[in-house]
Amino acid sequence: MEAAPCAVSRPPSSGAVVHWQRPKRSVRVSASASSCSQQTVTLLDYGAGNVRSLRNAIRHLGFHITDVHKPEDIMTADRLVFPGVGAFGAAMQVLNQTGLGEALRMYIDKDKPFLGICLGLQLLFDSSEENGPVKGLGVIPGTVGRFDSTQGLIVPHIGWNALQPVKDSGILHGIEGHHVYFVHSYRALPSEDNKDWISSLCYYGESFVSSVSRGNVNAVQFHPEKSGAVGLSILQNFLRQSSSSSLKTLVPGKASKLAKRVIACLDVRANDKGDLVVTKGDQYDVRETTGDNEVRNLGKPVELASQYYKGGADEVSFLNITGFRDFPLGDLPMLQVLRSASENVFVPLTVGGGIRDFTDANGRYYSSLEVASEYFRSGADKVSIGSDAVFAAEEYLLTGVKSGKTSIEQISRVYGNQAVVVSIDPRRVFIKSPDEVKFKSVKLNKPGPNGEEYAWYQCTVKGGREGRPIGAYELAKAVEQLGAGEILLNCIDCDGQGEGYDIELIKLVSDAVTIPVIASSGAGAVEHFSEVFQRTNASAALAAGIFHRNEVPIQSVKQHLLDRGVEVRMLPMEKTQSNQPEMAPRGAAAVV
Ligand code: 1PR
Repeated sequence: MEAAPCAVSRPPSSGAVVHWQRPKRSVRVSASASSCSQQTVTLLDYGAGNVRSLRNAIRHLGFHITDVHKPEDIMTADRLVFPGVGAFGAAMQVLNQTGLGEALRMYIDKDKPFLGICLGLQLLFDSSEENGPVKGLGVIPGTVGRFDSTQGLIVPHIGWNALQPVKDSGILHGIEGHHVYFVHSYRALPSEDNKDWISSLCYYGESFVSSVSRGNVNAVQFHPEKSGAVGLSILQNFLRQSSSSSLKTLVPGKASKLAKRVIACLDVRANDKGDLVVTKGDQYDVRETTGDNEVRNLGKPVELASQYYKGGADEVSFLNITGFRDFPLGDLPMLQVLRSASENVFVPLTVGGGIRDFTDANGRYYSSLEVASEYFRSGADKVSIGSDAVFAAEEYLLTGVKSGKTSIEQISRVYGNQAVVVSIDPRRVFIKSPDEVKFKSVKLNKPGPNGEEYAWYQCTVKGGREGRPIGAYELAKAVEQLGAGEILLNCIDCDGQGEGYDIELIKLVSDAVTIPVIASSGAGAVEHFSEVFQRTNASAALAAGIFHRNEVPIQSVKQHLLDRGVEVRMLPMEKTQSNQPEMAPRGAAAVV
């Protein structure tokens, strides 16, 4: 359940039907390829959704990519990267049917340079319990199992966690004390039988295998291509392994556990001139209150995304806020924004807006899965579903039946739960007593306008334009059951107010689910970030206006959190030749 191959299509109720397609994006290696084979990397992409980010990272480091089309391409590779994505069983089916699995085993047996990423690590083990047991490649002893969420552990494990190196492995050179980005629900455990392989462990409820290394064979559970400068440095260490002198050396960090994330959000829409702009609402009203009531324009999406990445954002979210009325696949500029942003932003990108089944003017039907797939192909790591999730949850609560056809189910089945975020847009409704409504309410710290002591949070659709008969608590629990991997919890009342997050709402929802909750709406000062992490179970805090208006840099938010004892990912520094630390932007891997 990592993020799945778009070429793997599975009918809702039956087993997997797998079609291996040649990757569409094959990079032509020039006539001088053999002379620059040192600069060429072979990529085993069996049609996976978000391999674009890895391609971008490899190119960013100055390497060419040649794709595997047949098993022999593996055998002739000088350096092979295997970004396994998707469900374990579906991936093994592709590998077995195409002969790629056998070629992989032989390649690894010959101790040729190999880097497996995420599922590319898990597939090396004997088997996995994911929809199984399913046999793996059998290179490393052990079984891959799911994190145990029965005692409240939040699963998927999403975010920036610390590695504990257990042996010197070339590719992890110098990353001590830094966070790297994980997103997975299954993990391999260390044992007597596989201890020779393990190069680092990571702690999340238990110690699991975060990387393995033997000879030239390496694999990592995290995503180096999404781990900012640290991840690029790891990739570069692998790509340039032959010359140890070029290994990057970072100043050791202080990472010790899963960090709380700080996310920059870009609400995007076309303005009245038709240009795609970053806008920002005031309780979801994005029009200026003076002059021509124009859509507020706070900048260009790609530029701002890149700026926030360099400034230390742990993730960047794009919300196409008029997606509910425009067909997103018709919205080519938005897809172009994603493609361009993913060329330079090496942290996770989430995109939302308009993800639903759709029939266009010519009667052509598009499933929400097709819409999401296009977003993934364009560089998104996660998609965020708003209005459609509300309708899906209402239907599920009414019938008690999972139809298998909702956007949440369709997309999570193919791309994994961790790739599906549900964005909730609730509005506070004050009540005198909890008995007034059938929805879960909270007791307020500050009474409502008429002295009401309680409130429930009514979900809305279409960017807050329509209230629905379902509460945020009920919605969150329903979408978790339908397969959402994360919740983005907005609050219309707090949006753009700069007076702090709605702690009561965030506590209500983050205590109710065991998937990560991203707190959103209302950040206006660094203290609001520490408050939300100290008083609720939120895994991440998202903000927009405070960053767009340059009120507080992301690094100041993080420094404040660190000072308050909240672990966060800090930007790494690279050691100079004189061994003095310096800030990153020198050379590709140093650019954060
Ligand atoms: O319903 O699937 O098409 O998705 C539409 C998406 O667009 C939803 O995620 C919905 O939240 C978002 N959206 C729709 N209308 C608006 C609007 O502002 N008029 N933006 C909108 C929601 C909320 C946050 C905002 C935080 C932080 N924006 O994303 O960034 O409130 O702001 P702050 O830090 O400045 O307070 P669908």
